[in-house]
Formats: sequence, C-alpha cells, structure tokens
Amino acid sequence: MDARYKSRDIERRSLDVDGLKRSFLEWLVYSVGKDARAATRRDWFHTVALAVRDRVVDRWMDTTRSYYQEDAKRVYYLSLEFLIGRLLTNSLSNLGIVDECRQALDRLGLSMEDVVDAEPDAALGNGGLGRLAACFLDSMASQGLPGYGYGIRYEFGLFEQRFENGWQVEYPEQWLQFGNPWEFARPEVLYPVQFYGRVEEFRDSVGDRAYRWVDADRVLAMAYDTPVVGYGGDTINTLRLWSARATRDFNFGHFNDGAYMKAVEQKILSENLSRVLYPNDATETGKELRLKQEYFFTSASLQDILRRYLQHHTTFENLPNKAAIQLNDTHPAIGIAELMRLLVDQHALRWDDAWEITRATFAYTNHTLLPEALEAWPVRMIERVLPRHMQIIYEINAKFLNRTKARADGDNARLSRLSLIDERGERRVRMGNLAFLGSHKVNGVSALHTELMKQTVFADFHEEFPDRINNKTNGITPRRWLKQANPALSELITTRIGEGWISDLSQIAALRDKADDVVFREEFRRAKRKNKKRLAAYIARQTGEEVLVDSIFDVQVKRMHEYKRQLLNVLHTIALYNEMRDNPTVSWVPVTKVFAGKAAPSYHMAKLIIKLINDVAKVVNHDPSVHDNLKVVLLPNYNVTAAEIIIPAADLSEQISTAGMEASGTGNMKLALNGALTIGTLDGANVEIREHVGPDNIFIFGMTAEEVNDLRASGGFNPREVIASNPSLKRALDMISTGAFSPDDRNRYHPIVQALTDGGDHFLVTADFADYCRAQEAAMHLYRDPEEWTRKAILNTANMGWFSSDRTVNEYAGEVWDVHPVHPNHDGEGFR
Ligand code: 7GP
Repeated sequence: MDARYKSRDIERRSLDVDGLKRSFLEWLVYSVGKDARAATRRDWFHTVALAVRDRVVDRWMDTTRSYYQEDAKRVYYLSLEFLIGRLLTNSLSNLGIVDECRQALDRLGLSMEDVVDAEPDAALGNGGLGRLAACFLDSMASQGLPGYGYGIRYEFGLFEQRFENGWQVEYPEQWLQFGNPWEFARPEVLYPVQFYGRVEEFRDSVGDRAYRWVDADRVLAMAYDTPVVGYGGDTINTLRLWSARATRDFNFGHFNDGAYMKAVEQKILSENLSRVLYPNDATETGKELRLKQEYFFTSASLQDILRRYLQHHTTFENLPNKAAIQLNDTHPAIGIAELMRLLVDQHALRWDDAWEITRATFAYTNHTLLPEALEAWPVRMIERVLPRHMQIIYEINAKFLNRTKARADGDNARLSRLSLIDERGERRVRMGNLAFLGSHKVNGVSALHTELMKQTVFADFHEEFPDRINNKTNGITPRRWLKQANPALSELITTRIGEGWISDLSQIAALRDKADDVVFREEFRRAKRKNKKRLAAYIARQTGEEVLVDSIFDVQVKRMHEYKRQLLNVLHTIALYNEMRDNPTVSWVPVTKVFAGKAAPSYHMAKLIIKLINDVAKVVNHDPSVHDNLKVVLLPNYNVTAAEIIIPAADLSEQISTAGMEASGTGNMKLALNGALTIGTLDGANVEIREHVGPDNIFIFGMTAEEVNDLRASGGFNPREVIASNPSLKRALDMISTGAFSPDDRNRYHPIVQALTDGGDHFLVTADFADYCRAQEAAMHLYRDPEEWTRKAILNTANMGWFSSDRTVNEYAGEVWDVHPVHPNHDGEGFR
C-alpha cells in the first residue's frame, strides 16, 4: 500500500481492513439507512461503493486543482457513448484495495462476489465505439493525462436483450432505478441549450453585420460527475455527463386556462432529450431527437470548456494551447459550427480568427466506412432545429469551396464531392466532411482502416490536406480486460514477471520465453480451465445447457451484423454437425460454439440471424447422435459484465468480418490478450495482431480487402456456382431453406437464403466458406495437441503488449493533442 494513503488517518480515508469495515457499517446505517440484519445485497453494494468513493474524493480534488494551478492543457473526449460496465472492482483494483475490501466484507459475513454482482452494468453505449471511449478514460487517468470525458447521462442505457421463443425481445435497461452511488449531481453546473427559433441580423457596435439566434426553445443541461480512478490512484479524472432539465419557467411560471398541464407536458418533453440511448451500432437513424441529443451534449460541453478556459484567459487565441477536443466519430461534429457560433456571435471574434482557433482545437476519429453509418442530416432539419448553425455551415462551405484546387481546375464533380452539402436527392449536410474540414487531425482506428479512409470516403479531402489523416490503432485497457476479468491468469503472470505489466503492458513480452517452459504451460492451462469452468457455470445458469469444459470454446461475441458474418460461423456449425452425424465413430474434438450479441431493434436480418442461431442450437444440442461433441449456445444480453466472464474462457476467437469492413475491432485484442487463438480475416486490427503474435500463432483465412474490392468492382460473383461446387455448404444451406431447423415455419429463413444466393451475397459468406472451414480444421487439429496449443496461446498473450490503450492514448497525446502528464500534488494539507 502506498504510504501516502496512510498519512491521512481520517477514518473515511483509511484503506486498511478495519477502517474499511468500520466505514461500511457507518455508511450502511447513516447513508443507506439500513441495519445489517435488514440489508440486501444491493444495500451492501451501495454501502461499499459510497465508502470507496470517499477514498477517491480527496485525490480527485487534488487532481483537478493541480490541472487548474498548472493551467495544464486538457483533452476533452466528446462521445455520445461511454460503455463503462461495473465500477466497483475497477475502483478497488485501481486503488489497490481489492483484498482489503474482500477481508472487510468477510468479517461482516458477506461475500465480495455477491456485493460486486449487485451493481448494474452501466451500458451507455452500443459496442466498440463506446467501449473504446471507456478504455481511453481508464488509460488517460492511468497515464496521468488531464483528460475529461463528456457525454450524456442516459436514463435508459442500451436495452436488455432477452430471448422469447428464440427471438430477441428488448426491455428497457433501468440502470439508475436504485440510484447511482458513483456520481455527483452538480445542480449548479447548468447551461442553456437552444433549439428552433430564427436568426436575426443586426449591426454591431462598429457597424458590422452580426447575427443573433432568437425565439428559440431552451433546455438546461445539468452536470453529473463521475470520478475516473487511474491505476495506482494518483490521478482521478472526471467523466461529466449531461442530463436535460426543463428551464425554471416550467417550474414557477403561472398558468391560466389549463395551460398548467400543457406546461408540465412540455417539461417532460424537453427532459426526454437525455432519456434513452439510440440502440443502433454503425447505422444512422436520421431522427430529429438524435440530432438534438448530439447538439445538446456538444453545446453544453463547449460552454463548460470555454468557461474553464476563461478562468485563466481573457482572449481566445490560446484556446488551442489549452484545450484539445477529440470528436468520437461525427456524433459531436456539430460542435465545429457551435464553437464558431460561440466565438463569432457571443464573443465577437472575426470569422477567420475563430476558424483558425476552431480547427486547431478539434480532431476527429472515424470509426466506420460503412456508408449507412455516415451521418448526413437533412438541410431542412438543421435549418429548423439549429438555424444559426445551418448558416455557419453554409459559410464554412462557401469559403472552403472558393479556395479549393477543384475550383481552379474546374473539376465540378470533385467540388461536389468535397462539398459539405450532398446535393443528390434531398439536400443533406455531410457530417464527416464537416468534421474533417473543422479538425487539424483526422484519424482511423487501424492501419488498414486508415489506408482505406485515404482511398475511399476521404480520398478527395486527403488529396486536399495530405497531412491531416493519421492512424491511431485502437487498444484496450489491461486493467479491466486482464487484471480484473482474469485474476487466474493475471496472478500467474505476476508470479513470473512481476506486476509492471499492469501499467506498462509492453513488459508482458517477458512471457515469451515461458512458452517453452513445460511447467508454465501447465499452469497457463490450469488458469484457462478455471475460467472455462466459470463460463460453463454461467452458461448453465443463463441457458440451462451443460457444456464440456474440455471442449474447444469457440467464441464469437460482438454486435449482430451481417458484415461481422455470424452467418459464416453458423454455416460452419451446421457443416460440422453434419460431419459428426455422418461419422459417429470418429473421435472428434468436442466443440462448444459460444455466441453473444445484440441486434439493433429495427435490424430485421440481424434479428433473424439470432433466431437461426437459437434454432440451430435447439436441434444440435438435443441430438444424441452427436453426443456431447457439439454444443451451440447463444448467451443473452451481452454486455461488459458478460464479456468479462466470456473472454477469459475462450480458446478460439472468431474475427471473421468481410475484409475491409471492420474498422478495427477491439474484442479481437481482448481475446488474444487472454490467450485465445484468433481465427480471422485480414481485416481491421487483425492485420496488426497477426504481425505482433506471428503468422504461425493465428488462423488467417479468406479474401483480402483488395480482393474483395476487385471482386466487387468486376461485378461480383455468382454465389450459386460456389454453393453448387461445395457439397457441405450446399447441404447446410438446403437444411436452412427446407426448414430442418424451423419445422414450425419452414420458410422462416427464406430471407437469409435469398441474401446468400440470388441476393448476390454482398458479404461474401459463401465465397469465404471453404477457406474458413480449412482454418477451422487446422484449429481443431492443433487443439488435439495441448502443449502446442498452449505454447501458441502463451505467445498470443505475450505478444499483445502493443495493443494496450495506454499506448494508443500516448500516441494521441503526442501526435494529436499535445497534452502531457500532470502529477497531482497530494500532500495538500495547505489546500484544506
Ligand atoms: C466500431 C467499429 O465497428 C469497430 O471496428 C471499432 O473497433 C470500434 O468502432 C472502435 O473504434 N464502430 C462503432 O462502434 C460505431 O458505432 C459508427 O460506428 C459510428
């Protein structure tokens, strides 16, 4: 334990077992209001969380004060999603008091697991983009970087997924129902955000044309702060989430003629702004409420950032030296127009000065090339909801297009591609173009993705601004994804190489030598087996299915999406099932196929794939002729908490997207770090994972991005021919289409069969099938040799050090943000 903690002998800061126990009892009674006999698990969770939070607050204030006193440059990570998960183990672990807490609870007759399990999973995000934001928060705090997260405090996080009759059904996720002990409400931190109204032109004091936004509706953004505990507890950063509040007029106005009820309705409507997270992953919805959410949190965050800056400064020219604003995809890109509005309309800067400051402050990360995910708001909607911003966007566009080379060359096609306005069909604002133009740096999230950005969506912009696009390959935090999720393996690693890897994952390379150590291999296998037992018990609880711990755990966990090709995995499952039935005397490697993932509620094809997996599971799992050699499970409600149980138990990691479509992937990194071998395409960060773990320690198959591109450019292919030439594929598809898995509705899977055949098989499932089966066979063959398998698994863990999100945020800090670590002063009695 860090001696500095001990210097504070005040009870509520003490970190030893006795002190913790005493403050648990005190919190239970005086804050939760229960006595020990009546307390539920949830009461104990709230008690422990509040007591832990106490131990963070002083250091949090020290951190914030140090940033202020040093007038440090801060980075502001603006994200519509933060997929945080549970925080109790995370806080305890980063403070280094997991064991102390366990013992204190033990003395109270309580199990730590029960208390941890009572915490709801904070799912303020959909998938990769949201979880990346959460990993970055952990890494920024652990690196001592002055980083703030800004987002929305959704009352309802990502829906809870249940299966009813095999179909996905969505239920509201009420994570705040019993209160949130981690957050601090800041009712005094309140900013007005406007919508609708109109723009008035007038002459300013020196007679220049100026604009003001009038007759607008107003909503207030109220702050809720959550401390972000860095590893070691030195730096405690802030995640500030905004909640919508009606303005005071609704509370205190006086009403006639029944207007009172109308006013209350209005209040409820305006507070709907922060009610619910949109459940779409990589698809754009085009709904007005979504645009309002985007503007709501962006505007509040920018007002807050400027307020903080103005505490130290009277003019704005230093803003880019004091604030870096990172746009997590285009969701906050309206912030570019908003900062221009604040600087020009409210602070009377000249347009060109404001533009230079804006561009030097913002940077933008792109997370997908899928055309259906590229935000493009109808001009008419922005005109109505944010009239002043529409004018500003037009102005930015006009000035830009006037200066471009295209204008000089008279290349109109290029000019219209560069325009912020898409004029084809209904006129729309291309948010990606706005984000690109308003940022000094633009990055992709893996080497391949960044290359493809240059060649496709941003080709013209790249030509115009060749230094702007840069790569920042994603990473994951080793604290949550190895230390906390996989205690068995972490402890083993620490016995051999010490605990330096936790804050510097490159040190895990020291395990490479251990791959040839027979004793270490045995212990590595034991750790994996322990995790597999834990997952088997979870599977039994969740699905009622018993699986063999010694089978190969073949895991595909991620959002359900056609491009991620869960279908390819299902087809292989059916083919394997047929082979096992045809050859009952062969000694098969037992396989457990583990799937988990949510589908967007309106994505019918993805929901049909869920039903298919459940239908296949029903048939396979109850067929005595395959014995226990094959099991298929689809775990419900995949979230961060479930991932922490599933990932450490995986043997094989399915990363099988159509090449060129997965921007990076981060699940691929979590699984490989936990010693799973990847079966995957050369897509996203798989390419870099292969380089790091070595081509002998990964199963690569399928077409490359270039081959996919060429094939599509040449007019595609005929899936019918491919199917006809592959009997096992044909048989699997025939079974699906004739109702072998859906005897109650034989046509149920017609849309799937159609998409894979006459539909042209856009995601090249049939085209990659044969090579995928070859790679699967190679994996199963290797699994028969436990020593060789374990050797490769160890080499995966040992070679994944580079994929720490600490490395990623350090690259951003150095190459995009220009921010530096600050070491908070914790002696601070003088401050109190
Ligand atoms: C995801 C990408 O699909 C995934 O490949 C990547 O690893 C992750 O972002 C983090 O960079 N994209 C999304 O989650 C998403 O919603 C739409 O993208 C904007």
